Amino acid sequence: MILVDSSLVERKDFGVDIEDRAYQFGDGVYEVIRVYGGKVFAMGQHLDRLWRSCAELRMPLPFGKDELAARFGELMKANQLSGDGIIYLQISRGVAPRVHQFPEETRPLLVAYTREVQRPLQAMENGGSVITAEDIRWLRCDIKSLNLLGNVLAKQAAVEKRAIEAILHRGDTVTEGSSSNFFIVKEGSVYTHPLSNLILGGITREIVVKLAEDLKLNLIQQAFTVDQAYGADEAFITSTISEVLPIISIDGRSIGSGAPGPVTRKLQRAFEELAGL
Ligand code: PSZ
Repeated sequence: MILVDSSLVERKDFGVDIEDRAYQFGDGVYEVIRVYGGKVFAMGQHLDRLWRSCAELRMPLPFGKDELAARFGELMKANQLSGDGIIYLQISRGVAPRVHQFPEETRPLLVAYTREVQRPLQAMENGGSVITAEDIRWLRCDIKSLNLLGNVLAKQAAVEKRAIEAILHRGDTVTEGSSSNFFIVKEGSVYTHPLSNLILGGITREIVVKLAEDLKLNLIQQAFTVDQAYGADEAFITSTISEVLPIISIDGRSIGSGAPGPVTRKLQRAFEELAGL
């Protein structure tokens, strides 16, 4: 089953309208929320970010956070999602005759589905390789919008080079991954790009920043260059699916010892503990 506004419907019975603005303009927002053992993880933070994305795109929502959370519960139950998985949801500005400006009479359309997704345990254990790519996205990367072409092209470039992620940079400055936030460790300090219009404020990033504080690590939210990333002692990415995933090479150059480092491991373990994994 999928959730369409307030109804659970069979997936095959939902027809996307050609004039849905998500379909024609990517005019909408989305979230990917983690489910561990049938329980939603960090729901409140995802809903807060969803509401913020909608506000930035001036898309008022006709329901509340508690209402939506309750419907996710029903959706998971209908789909018997009792293990590890995700809830994907997107909200389109709605269906209306095609004009670029906001149509006068339209209402947002929410669609959500669930899927089983295992934790990427092998990559989390061994680490992965990344490439770098110029960040060609728009200047409001803080909005979790459905427009992902810059991210799609960067990830494809990574996959073609057998890398797990593309780390994006604007000029020399590293911003984030194509679908993750990026961190480096140098001389014991942890660095990541500060929150701004140039990155998505990742929920996992937010959790890791807090964990680093709890662990008394020196975490500095400050931009760094591609060369500084090459010269890091450790590196890792964070995302809803990847959690804390060690990066052991960038553009074919080994990072540190070429194996996941101790600070990365500490944060990985702290994340697992927090999530009850
Ligand atoms: O399925 C996957 O691999 C997922 S699920 C969510 C993501 C990847 N990434 C979200 C994301 C992103 O798209 C960009 C551009 N930056 C950072 C992130 C990480 O955000 P959180 O931690 O909220 O998932």
